[in-house]
Amino acid sequence: MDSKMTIKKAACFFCHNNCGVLVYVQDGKVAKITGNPDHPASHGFICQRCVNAIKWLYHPDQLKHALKRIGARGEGKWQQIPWEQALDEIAEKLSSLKDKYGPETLIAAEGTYRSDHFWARSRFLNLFGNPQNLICPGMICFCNDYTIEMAMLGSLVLDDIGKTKCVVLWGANPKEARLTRWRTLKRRIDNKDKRDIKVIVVDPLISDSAAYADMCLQLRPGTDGALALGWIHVIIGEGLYDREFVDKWTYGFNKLIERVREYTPQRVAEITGLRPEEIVQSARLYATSRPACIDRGVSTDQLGLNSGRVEQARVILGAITGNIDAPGGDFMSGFPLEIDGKRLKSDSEFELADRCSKETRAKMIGADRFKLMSWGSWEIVAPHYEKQRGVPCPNLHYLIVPTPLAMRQIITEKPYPLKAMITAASNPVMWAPNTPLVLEALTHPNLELHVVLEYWMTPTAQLADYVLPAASWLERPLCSTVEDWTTLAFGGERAIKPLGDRHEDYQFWRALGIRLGQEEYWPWKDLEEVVNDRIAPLGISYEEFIERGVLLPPRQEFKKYEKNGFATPTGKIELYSTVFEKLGYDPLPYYEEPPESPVRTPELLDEYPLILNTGGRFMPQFHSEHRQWGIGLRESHPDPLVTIHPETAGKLGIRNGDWVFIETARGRRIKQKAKLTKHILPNVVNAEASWWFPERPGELPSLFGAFESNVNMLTIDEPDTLDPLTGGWCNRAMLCKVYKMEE
Ligand SMILES: Nc1nc2c(c(=O)[nH]1)N[C@H]1C(S)=C(S)[C@@H](COP(=O)(O)OP(=O)(O)OC[C@H]3O[C@@H](n4cnc5c(=O)[nH]c(N)nc54)[C@H](O)[C@@H]3O)O[C@H]1N2
Ligand SMILES: Nc1nc2c(c(=O)[nH]1)N[C@H]1C(S)=C(S)[C@@H](COP(=O)(O)OP(=O)(O)OC[C@H]3O[C@@H](n4cnc5c(=O)[nH]c(N)nc54)[C@H](O)[C@@H]3O)O[C@H]1N2
Ligand code: SF4
Ligand SMILES: [Mo]
Repeated sequence: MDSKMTIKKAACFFCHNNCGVLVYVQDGKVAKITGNPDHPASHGFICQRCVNAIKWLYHPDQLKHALKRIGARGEGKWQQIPWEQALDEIAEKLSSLKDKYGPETLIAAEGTYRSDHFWARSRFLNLFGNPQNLICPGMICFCNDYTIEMAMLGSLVLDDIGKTKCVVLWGANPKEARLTRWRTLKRRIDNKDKRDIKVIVVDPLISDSAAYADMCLQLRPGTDGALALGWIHVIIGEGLYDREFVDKWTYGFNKLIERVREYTPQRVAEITGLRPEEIVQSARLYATSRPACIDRGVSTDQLGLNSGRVEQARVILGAITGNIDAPGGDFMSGFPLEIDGKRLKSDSEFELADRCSKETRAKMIGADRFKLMSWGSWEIVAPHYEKQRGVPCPNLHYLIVPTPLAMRQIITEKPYPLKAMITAASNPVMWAPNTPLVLEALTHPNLELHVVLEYWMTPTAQLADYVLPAASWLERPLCSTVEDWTTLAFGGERAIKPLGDRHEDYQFWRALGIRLGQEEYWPWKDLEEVVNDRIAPLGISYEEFIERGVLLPPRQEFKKYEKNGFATPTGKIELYSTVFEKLGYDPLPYYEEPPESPVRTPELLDEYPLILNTGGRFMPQFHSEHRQWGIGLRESHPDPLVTIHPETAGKLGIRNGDWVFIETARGRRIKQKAKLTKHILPNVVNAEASWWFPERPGELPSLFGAFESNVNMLTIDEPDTLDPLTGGWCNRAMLCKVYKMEE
């Protein structure tokens, strides 16, 4: 006889949305998944990824046991061992490497936000005596913005798209990348009788998100900084700024006026390829539609040299138009969730930043050159943050090492050896720039220990010494503030017990910590205990939390600065950044050409006449995930696509669906399938990122086809091309050529 079906209220974690789902469980197995109609944020919505979650979970290739390498790295020879044994061995090796080379010899790698317990990594490193040597895509994925905003106004800002009168989709494609936000926007756009929102799109590719735009600015890739400075020029010049706000709440306005004088519409038009009138009109539309907000996508984080300055200029735009923390503007987010004067425990309270000594902090890789995402800047910003919010300033997503430096350091051992690496929820062979260098580093004998925590045997896992199977969102509970970026908490319960010998990443860090003498710091036996600890101060029970799905503040507070000012050294929004100044950087924004461009490197144009963008999100896949056949997701997007204008394709003899090579001045080429569309600028192509092929041979040299269509074979990572503020590299606006593959 069948046992009873139970319904678990879980939260999906196939992307950053954490939609509420109902998981029907029978005999310990997931039988059915639907959206939770009562969920206060997602209201029953789930996307194709979640619809196929059962096939994903029970896919035969999912790892269920710990693996220890027995052949050479990348040879694909493994021995199955118990998880506990793997941990004993890893702890012993790590301990001996620590004794020999110091605790800084360990480097961690992490993916984009994929669980609610990344703080456990941060806690472990602080206790281990490591200076937060972490590589992750953060500095090319919003964490750079975060540190810039923290320096300038002491808070993260997020666009308030639900209430705004004008949204600028600045290099962002919510239709493919952020589905719940797209639904909000689409509802407002589609309201034909009473449409009360203007949309401005800044993007070389006019995607479906842009079809409803009031203005589309198809700029030359990588020239966003010039456009933003041009807007500031127009807004100040035409007196369209908010005088009262500027006088009362900003610092350095007169110096800003001086700086933007040179960014006339005429000059900006020459740089961006837009018409001067377009620049003036769009600046007016943005500045006169109050409230307005800027929905920045990830593309401006991926411009190398000028990235940080684009973000600085974006914050300035919000500030001078009085949109910072105004309803419908750029909302100051991430204040701890408080209900009736009681406060949810934030991620940062788990990190133990004070355990990291001054001497240790100084050892963080690259901290002397790329200063904004290191302890030096954190120490300036943190006291203001802590005074205002009453909680520690996060280490998570603030302290990140530039990947290109770390990869070089593994190989050169300068300034000190990196002997051990722990990679959790990340596939750097796919995401990191300059894949051949990543391969060299991860197969280098200098690296004596590499542990990967994963669901699948990926190209990165294949190069490890130990691969430990991770428990997924269906096998763990959730309490997420999105790493303190929001003022709410998403909750979800564990639907089933972890399959096989799978464990949450939290359990890995805890078990490793306990083996290395950190026992007293890991009191929570499981994640349920962590969730309970976090919500305990609110006086809400676990059951109630799960039932509610999301805890929200009683009301959304705006203009929070009116109470205590901005959490910056001057108490104001620093248009002229005293934090940048103190760190030795230009305090004001400026435009600089991308490291490789028709203007900076015209000598390359004969050979590489096209501008190459990489990335470009698409449904249903999430980064390098969901490539396995049989889940129902690869089936609907089986091949890597490069978007090309039909005119350009015509000249090259390329038809829709042809396989083509894309080649850059780095002398390497990859293949993708041509997708022709008039919506892209004729001299620009966009190649999808993160492509590997689980069906190909796993061992080197194929490594699951990790080098065939992977755009990071083509990207630039020379230290001189990185954003001087953050060390972020350039994934967009490079030069390339495209040609048809012969049969
Ligand atoms: N389906 C799906 N959704 C995802 C993800 C996924 O992998 N798949 N990843 C998640 C993650 S981690 C992130 S960071 C977000 C990113 O989400 P988005 O920020 O939307 O990222 P993209 O689609 O890569 O880029 C957005 C737009 O930038 C444009 N662009 C390229 N170069 C430039 C430029 O130089 N200037 C300007 N102004 N625009 C440019 C592209 O044409 C594209 O339309 O998506 C998240 N959501
Ligand atoms: N050229 C180019 N490169 C890019 C980009 C681009 O636009 N262009 N985009 C960049 C951006 S914005 C990002 S965010 C990165 C994405 O980089 P990552 O976030 O590292 O994404 P993935 O490469 O998919 O690797 C994530 C891995 O984690 C595993 N995983 C998922 N959840 C968990 C979990 O809870 N625990 C464990 N242990 N494993 C888990 C998945 O199976 C997957 O293999 O790529 C970056 N790289
Ligand atoms: S949008 Fe899709 S993948 Fe993302 S959380 Fe919601 S259901 Fe899951
Ligand atoms: Mo990202």
